[in-house]
Amino acid sequence: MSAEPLEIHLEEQDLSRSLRDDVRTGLTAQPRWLPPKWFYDARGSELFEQITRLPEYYPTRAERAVLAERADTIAEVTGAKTLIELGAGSSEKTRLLLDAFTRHGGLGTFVPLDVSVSALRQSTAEIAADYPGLRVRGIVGDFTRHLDRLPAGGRRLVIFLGGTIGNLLPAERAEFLAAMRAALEAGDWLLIGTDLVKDPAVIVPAYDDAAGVTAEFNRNVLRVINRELGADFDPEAFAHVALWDPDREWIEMRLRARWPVRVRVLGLDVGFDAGEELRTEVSAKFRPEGIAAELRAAGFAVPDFWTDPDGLFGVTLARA
Ligand code: AVJ
Repeated sequence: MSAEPLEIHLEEQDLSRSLRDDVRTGLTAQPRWLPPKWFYDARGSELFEQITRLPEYYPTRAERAVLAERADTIAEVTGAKTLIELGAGSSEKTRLLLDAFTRHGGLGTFVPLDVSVSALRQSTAEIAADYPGLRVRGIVGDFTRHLDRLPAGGRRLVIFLGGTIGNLLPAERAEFLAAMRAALEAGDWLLIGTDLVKDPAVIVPAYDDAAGVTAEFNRNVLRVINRELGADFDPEAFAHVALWDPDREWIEMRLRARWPVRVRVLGLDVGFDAGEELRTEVSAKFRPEGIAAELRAAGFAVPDFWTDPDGLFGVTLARA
């Protein structure tokens, strides 16, 4: 089947309004910050795809290893009729699940949801072409806001891969999981990928690669703000920083002003001292017992947790 037209739950005006709100809030805060969802315009999505192929960036390969080993079990245990993917991006690893569901039978609909129209347009067309018989309904939306818009009924499996849940702050994460549980019915399933706590000597290079792709990805948020809001950031005035926070067990990406910088945006005059930093992403790393506890607190049962052979990345299957 060809993919259905994308369902737009996030209009252009909507997107630019929330970008404006986020930029105004984050750039007038001290310390300054921006939410990571604004990395992903067409160029940012492409840079992220490049990151997933870097030698230092282990999460994608490790998660793929878990899915390759467990996809048949997941298809069998859940018996899902509808597969919903949050923050789907290219849905590249999701094909392992789609293949398993094809062997198992019974899956009728695939619903990828993402903020990036360009990524969704490409992935829905490719998946519809490669999985004849599967209904593909792409939704342009924000998983922190549009969980009430997911298609109802059938036995649903919602997947949230790549460790993207780690990009939410702890309070946002609890809110997200509670909203997720409220959006599901008893008997629906949730599959979550989480990067695991490990030696920072392994984690830090994954966010500060030798080829500088992550640095470009990080600076891309400034290009997005320049284009969408007419700001005048000089991306080259900011150095990429990746920092492990041992207490909160997360990695932070920051942009550090190399020299004093002044930026005009939204009628604001934002000054950065030399060395001043802007936080652009938090990527939390998890412990198995922590993931299970957070899911249980949100009202899920947690029957299964798997890792890759090296124990780098975890995939949890939870039941509403
Ligand atoms: C979107 C969660 C997969 O936090 O690892 C990659 C994004 N940031 N390199 C992550 C990201 C820097 C990524 N995920």
